[in-house]
Amino acid sequence: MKKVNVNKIMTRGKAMFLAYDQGLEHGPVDFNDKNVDPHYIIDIAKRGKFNAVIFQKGIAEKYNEEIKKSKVPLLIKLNGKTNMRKGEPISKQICSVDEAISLGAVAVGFTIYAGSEFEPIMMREFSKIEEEAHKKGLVVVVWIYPRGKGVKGRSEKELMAYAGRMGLEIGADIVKLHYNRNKKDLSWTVKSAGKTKVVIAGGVKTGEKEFLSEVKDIIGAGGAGIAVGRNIWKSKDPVELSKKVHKIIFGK
Ligand code: FBP
Repeated sequence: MKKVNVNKIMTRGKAMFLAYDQGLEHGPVDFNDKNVDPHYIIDIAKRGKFNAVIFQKGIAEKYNEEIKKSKVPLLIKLNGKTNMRKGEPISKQICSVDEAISLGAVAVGFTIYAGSEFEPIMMREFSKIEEEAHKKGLVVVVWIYPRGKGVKGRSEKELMAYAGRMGLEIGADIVKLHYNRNKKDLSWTVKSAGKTKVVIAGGVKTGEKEFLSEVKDIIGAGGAGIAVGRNIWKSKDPVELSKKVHKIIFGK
């Protein structure tokens, strides 16, 4: 199979992605009058020089013209869930690879809850998506979030490195995972992920200083970058903050 060009959504192996699928995952609780509007996010992605913006298919379709006009590369999340259903986590496919391509995506994303009782279902769906997306030249990003019964009793360090390695073994170009805030553990995770690039998820909004120092640590530990949402679009001045993040990741 032809090798996919990750630089469709990376710059010399580094990445800054703006995630905006929280409306589905959490409901509009994270939003205010400004950031509830996808136009606001597209504008931040463009002016903040993000390598890609992450949407579910509905926003990618309804705001397609604006996304195309912004020229920010589009990553469409192919599965998703709400937080209303309780029990072991599962995220099912809601968008096909072809639909993502028709909406202009150059990359697709998929979440796997490693350790969940439903892990095999997500693995199976991912494997089909990965094969098709790669055949069609798309970059494949996997969110690996260890959750559910199977993760009990395992350390954060072990789970983070396992997530990174999983990304490599299942054929993702980029693996997105949560950082346990230990640089040494992250370097081991990056090593474990081999040629699969590691990007870090944001989590709930923290202070700007804390967030920027975390980005520094991520890059220092060999991470390829970040794929964050709330820490950017909930900030007072998302474009200014994005410029600071850009400087840390790309040196300018
Ligand atoms: P944030 O930077 O806002 O945390 O976004 C990262 C992300 O992975 C989103 O893509 C996704 O919507 C969300 O976190 C899922 O959060 P969780 O499953 O932890 O509630």
